[in-house]
Amino acid sequence: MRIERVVLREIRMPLAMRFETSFGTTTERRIMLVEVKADGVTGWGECVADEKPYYSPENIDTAWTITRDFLWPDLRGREFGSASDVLALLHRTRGHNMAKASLESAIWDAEAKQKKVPLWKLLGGCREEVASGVSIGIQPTSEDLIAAVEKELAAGYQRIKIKIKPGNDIDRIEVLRKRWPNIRLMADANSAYSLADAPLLKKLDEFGLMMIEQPLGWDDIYSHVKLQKQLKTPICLDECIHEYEHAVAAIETGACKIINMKMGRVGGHSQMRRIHDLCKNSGIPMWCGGMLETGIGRAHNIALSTLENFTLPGDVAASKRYWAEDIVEPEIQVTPKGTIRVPNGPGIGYEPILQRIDKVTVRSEVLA
Ligand code: OSB
Ligand code: MG
Repeated sequence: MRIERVVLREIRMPLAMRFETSFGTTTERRIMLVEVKADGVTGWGECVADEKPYYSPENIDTAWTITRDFLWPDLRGREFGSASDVLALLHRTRGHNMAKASLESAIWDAEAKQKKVPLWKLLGGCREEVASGVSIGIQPTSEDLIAAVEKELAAGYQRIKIKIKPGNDIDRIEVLRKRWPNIRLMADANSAYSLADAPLLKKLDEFGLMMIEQPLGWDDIYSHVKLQKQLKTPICLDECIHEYEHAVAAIETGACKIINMKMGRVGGHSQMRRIHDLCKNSGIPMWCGGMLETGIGRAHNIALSTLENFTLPGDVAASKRYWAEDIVEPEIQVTPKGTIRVPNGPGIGYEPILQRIDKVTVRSEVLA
């Protein structure tokens, strides 16, 4: 393969819901889309870096300049065998995994389209339907939270994740458990606590949560080892696992019992697969996280969720939870039993709607 040119676009889209986490509130997203032209086909990727560097050190603007000034120059004119070779070509640039992933995943889509196979099959997936859960932002009151959970359960979602932060945690979970003693329930702290909060976090053990996601420092695996020793509730790491070696360290030290996979966080589909295989061989269940993606990023998430070890419902929900109008067709839909049927068209299997993308584009740049 050889990439002829890359188009970067920044789109702006209002979120259909207000989404509050321990690190801030999102009402509108600025998103970098990556379009690659290779050997007569077009591949699409989406950068999950946010406008603010609060989830991880990258943001949309670093992703844009790193892609243009460092990643693209290392790919330009290069002949390579397949998308699985791309990350190695970008090795001189340290970190910037979200930028790398958006380019690399677009090339995976292009390769699948060239071979006329669905991306999920090219990745080695084995499932025609993936289980869908929701991530519910911090709500102003317990009543608001109950109403939000009620709505998502009625829509069929298989598990409920709520965001928590200090002062907005145990009480909220207790309220939900009283109301729904048996639903699959979990909480995501996005690094809002420290080890000094262990006594408080231990109270979570009463509520039979599936897991607590990323309670401690975003880059601090070792403190999670100490915390997991004190908790019955399984810890799931998200932010901490941004390299393959972090997954090795977390598993070998017992920092977590479950891993959340975000392809953007780890630098693309190839790294996603390496970590997937490691977790599978180590008995660590996984699920696919979300980053409030448009249909393009979500389509990649659906494809990767078909791999064997994604045994838990992911944060891969329907388009309409996020957007008044998504930018792909068909829009992503969830069945009444909380699943997404995996598309069988070539590549990501959902078609970007160029007209709609043009309407929300605020800047673009062609790299050739
Ligand atoms: O920690 O999983 C997270 C959204 C933005 C940043 C971080 C996270 C999230 C979510 C939303 O939980 C998941 C979704 O896309 O529905
Ligand atoms: Mg998370």
